[in-house]
Amino acid sequence: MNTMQEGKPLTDMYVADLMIAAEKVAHVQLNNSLEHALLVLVKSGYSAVPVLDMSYKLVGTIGKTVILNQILGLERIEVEKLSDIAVHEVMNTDIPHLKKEDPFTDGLKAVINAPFVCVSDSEGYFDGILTRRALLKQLQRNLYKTNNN
Ligand code: 4BW
Repeated sequence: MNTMQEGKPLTDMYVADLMIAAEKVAHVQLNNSLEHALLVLVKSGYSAVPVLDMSYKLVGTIGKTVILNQILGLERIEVEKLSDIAVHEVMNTDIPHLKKEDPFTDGLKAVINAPFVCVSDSEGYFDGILTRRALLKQLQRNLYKTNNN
């Protein structure tokens, strides 16, 4: 996030001001195996990450819980299944998304129900994510400033 945002009122802020840019976001591709996706999730430490297609368009998200549910057998965890299932078979495609030019208030609404929301352009190309943390940090800054004025 740009530190220049500190002085701005929330009504003058946009998703672009607070989002994490695509190049800093861990992601997987739709043809990756669940084994690869689980490695990315465990190594990055995130519970869920965006899924992109071969041209870097946003197509969904995938998280640890969905993957673990796929390999949960009656008696044991069937780890061998991980390499046979592709990300696109189980990813969540019903996801809200924002545009860079959307106002702060749209971002705030979006992260009430999700820890992060993907940002894409009008053609569907992935621009980054807006996280609950970035939103809350900015809210806290502005509240602090208001209370000290
Ligand atoms: O590796 C981490 N570094 C830092 N600085 N904080 C982390 C890390 N992992 C988790 N956290 C913290 C953050 O406060 O735990 C929160 C919940 O993580 P999550 O959901 O369940 O993995 C984090 O909250 P957040 O920053 O508001 O991020 C919300 C969600 O956005 C994360 C994760 O699913 C996604 N995310 C955040 N940064 C990401 C990312 N996904 C891919 N790449 C990134 N760089």
